[in-house]
Amino acid sequence: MNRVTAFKWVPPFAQGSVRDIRVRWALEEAGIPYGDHLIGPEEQASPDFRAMQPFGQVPVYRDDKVQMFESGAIVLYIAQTSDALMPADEAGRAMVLTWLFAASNSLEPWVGQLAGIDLFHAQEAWAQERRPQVEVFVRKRLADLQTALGDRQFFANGAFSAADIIMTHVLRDLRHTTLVAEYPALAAYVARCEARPAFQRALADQLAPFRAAEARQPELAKI
Ligand SMILES: N[C@@H](CCC(=O)N[C@@H](CS)C(=O)NCC(=O)O)C(=O)O
Repeated sequence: MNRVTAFKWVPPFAQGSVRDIRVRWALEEAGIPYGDHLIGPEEQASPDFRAMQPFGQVPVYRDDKVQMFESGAIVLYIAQTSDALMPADEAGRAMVLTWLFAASNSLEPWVGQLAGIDLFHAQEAWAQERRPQVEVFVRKRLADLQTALGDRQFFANGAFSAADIIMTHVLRDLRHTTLVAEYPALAAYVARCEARPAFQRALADQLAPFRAAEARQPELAKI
């Protein structure tokens, strides 16, 4: 059985964006059945888990052929097995790689900085000083991204691909702001991707254990 390692529970700000959702979404789009293995802080720190994921993070992915960490690499691995995530022709595949890495390397570093400031350091003086400059760079990337998307529905080859899974996930990390909404074509793009039944199933499957944990321990829901 294909298996994705995910968290038993995370605080509300992270619910719906923990990175196992990238892998769940890819598996759903590809029609590959899988199960999840839910872990908490003890297993995260354990030597056995560190042997699979050196940084103690999720997701980890395993099937009958491979064991992997790094969500982008896992999504690419799954994409290589499915036309639903990557076309067969070399030029088309190259565009998927290009846009997947653009999401990870050109967007995510700036989006991640902004989210880190807002979610973890908002009250700190250094963060308040740094934030405006980071926002300028995020806006610049979003404006260029919107221009690049033009009137296409998806980034690579005009068809949904693995690149859109990573791009949507990165843009969702701005959902605590109104930034994406200020770029209407990008907002419509995110909404289009989020409306896909495969995303909705992946989201529901990530959230289900959190809801169950909160039902068992109501104090968690108050965090
Ligand atoms: N580059 C890694 C990052 C994984 C990552 O940041 N995972 C987070 C959840 S979204 C995590 O496990 N955080 C807990 C920690 O770092 O201790 C990937 O994409 O798989």
